Amino acid sequence: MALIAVPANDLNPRVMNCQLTEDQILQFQTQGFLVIDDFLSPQELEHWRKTVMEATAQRSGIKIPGKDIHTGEDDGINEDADYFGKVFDQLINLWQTHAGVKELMLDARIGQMAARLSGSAGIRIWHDQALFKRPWANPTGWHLDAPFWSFSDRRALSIWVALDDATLENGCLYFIPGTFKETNFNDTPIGKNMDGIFSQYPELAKRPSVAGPTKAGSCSFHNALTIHGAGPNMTNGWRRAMTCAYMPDGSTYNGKHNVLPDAYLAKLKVGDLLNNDAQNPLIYPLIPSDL
Ligand SMILES: O=C(O)CCC(=O)C(=O)O
Ligand SMILES: [Fe+2]
Repeated sequence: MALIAVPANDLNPRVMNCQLTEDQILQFQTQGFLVIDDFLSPQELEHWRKTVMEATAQRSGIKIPGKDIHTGEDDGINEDADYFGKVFDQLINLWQTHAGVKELMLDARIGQMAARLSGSAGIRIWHDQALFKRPWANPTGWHLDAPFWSFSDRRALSIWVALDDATLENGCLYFIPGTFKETNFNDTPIGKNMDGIFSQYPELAKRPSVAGPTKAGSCSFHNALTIHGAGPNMTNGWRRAMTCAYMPDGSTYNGKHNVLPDAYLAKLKVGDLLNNDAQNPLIYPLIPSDL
């Protein structure tokens, strides 16, 4: 009987491009970021879009579970709610409030990619984050992620999955290659001025930046100490992304509150292991059965 060739994606519509080449790992480890084309199949992309949109709609503006903060309000992280409300719509830890997003975010294949890129044995979710630039949104100023977080580990990183084509016109990410080797955990707020970060790192102000346009379904990873930002949305369409930040297993509490729920913070002491699976699930090498 003749076999009919069927494209892999039709046989199994949920095939993620999660293989990393040695060259990609080397690029991440020297530049501090990596764009991966066609990360999701078209069917997966449709599923991610539908799931993330449902999860954001359900949240009724609650920005972070366990915290009394709504979108558009000052969250104590960014200094001007009116300006930052127009940088992006930001909803954090959707995995905690939506089973479909939880399934997407706790995917051990993505955990393995994060482990290989960062050189960590185990990977926990720090937080996920839907980041939607509306039509005409403000730019995302150059910044670092790691100084905001409740642990300090130079290997921490994020994935950023484009749900729409992210272009030079609508606010794709930009990176300053190699900077993760020279930056640190000192607080650097995301200001309105694009060049704000360079008052802390004047020696990096002359470094060239690189744009990371990312097609819908493609993704990028960046080290949390890489200087990165995004342009404004100069178009009448949306630039939607689903992201997740990762913490190497074994990280400890550094005293910064960030997204940790108030009830958890009340019990935490500086130096405690951040190994609470209900808050920071281990997604690689294994997923605890009680989640
Ligand atoms: O999507 C953006 O505009 C910024 C994303 C970002 O800073 C991040 O994922 O760390
Ligand atoms: Fe960031």
